[in-house]
Amino acid sequence: MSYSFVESDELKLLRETVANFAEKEIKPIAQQLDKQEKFSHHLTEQMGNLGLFGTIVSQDFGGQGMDYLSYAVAVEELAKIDSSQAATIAAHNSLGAGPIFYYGSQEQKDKFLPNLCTGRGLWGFGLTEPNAGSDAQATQTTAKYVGDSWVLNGQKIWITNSATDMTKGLTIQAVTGRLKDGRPELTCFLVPYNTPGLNCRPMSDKMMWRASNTGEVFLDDVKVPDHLILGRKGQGFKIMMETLDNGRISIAAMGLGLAKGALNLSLNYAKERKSFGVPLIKHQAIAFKLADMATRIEAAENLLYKCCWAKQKKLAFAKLACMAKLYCSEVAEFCSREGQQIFGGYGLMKEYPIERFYRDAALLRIGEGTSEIQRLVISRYLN
Ligand code: COS
Repeated sequence: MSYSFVESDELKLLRETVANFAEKEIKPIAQQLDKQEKFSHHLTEQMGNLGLFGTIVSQDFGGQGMDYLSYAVAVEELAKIDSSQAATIAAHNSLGAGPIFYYGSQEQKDKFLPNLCTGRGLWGFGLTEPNAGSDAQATQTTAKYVGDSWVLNGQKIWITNSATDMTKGLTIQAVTGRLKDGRPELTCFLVPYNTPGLNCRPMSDKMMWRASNTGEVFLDDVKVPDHLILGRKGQGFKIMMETLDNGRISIAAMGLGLAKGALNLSLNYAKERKSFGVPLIKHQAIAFKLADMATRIEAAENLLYKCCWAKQKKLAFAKLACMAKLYCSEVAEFCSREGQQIFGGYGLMKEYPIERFYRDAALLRIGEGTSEIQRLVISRYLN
């Protein structure tokens, strides 16, 4: 992949394919799924058929072997229509399959990845806990070596894709000891879904991403053999942090897509709806809002695509990923809010997708590291 402002034919084709799918298959039912707070197996399988699972996993394990820009574009096109479906894809690829692909042993990859590249198997990322959110080292889940296996006890919360009947397992960060300086030694475990003592239940009454699955995970004397440690014992925090560096790219892509979707909705409405005898867009107050949205989207896109380029070139990209995640989520919120303002009273009604966009944008400044955490990490790079 070269750094170019012109999209390759291959990328254009991918963009069109995902956009057509989202328009034809997701758009007609997005509002209903949101209203019912319902995860769709059907759409998940269809997205699998389209090749949106295992995007960055290489073909030898059944994946698509996409570069990061292609992956981001696919997520963006989904989020233009519906953040919930984009979330299923982003969380699965970046946080579910990603760490197994990057850190798994040959045996682990052979065992788990092919199933996770089909759209028929999901994998969750068990980092966040009721008492460990932004402070990700504050994990309280423990893993103790007893007899011939590790025994895990604890709880995880807000884990995307963790509580569906398509879920095949989770990566769990647990404390396996203490370092010399008193900090916890953290290790990641691959925990298959059918392991006794593992219980996952869906969380409901969410404000946003209502058609994506969010679960609470309970680990009660869950036995995991040594060979299901991901990476090495004690490497868990590094794996989780590097996984979030990657994940922030797909959250940024969700923000960019949502912003573009909000602009599309607002533009169409501003051309159709008349006030004071002319279409809204003829009023400078509205036209300037649209101009601001379009300008910020352009800046967000450039930042995100540069980050994808750096990642693909194996250059330092983590600071750019934080910047892209921070900025794209702010632009998403700005565009959905300004869009809602253009829609006036209709923008407050669930019948109009801009209302859902406004709610969905809220997660982007909180999930996979709050905006404050992004600023913290960016500022550390400046020192
Ligand atoms: N990649 C690789 N290693 C990293 C890393 C990264 N991105 N970030 C930190 N580390 C390493 C550090 O190098 C350090 O290693 P040593 O122990 O060898 O010195 C170790 O991890 C601890 O780093 P640090 O002291 O910076 O950790 P902090 O406790 O200060 O936490 C933040 C750092 C705040 C950045 C981290 O906790 C974080 O990202 N929190 C947000 C979590 C989050 O996004 N949760 C949402 C999940 S939703 S899926």
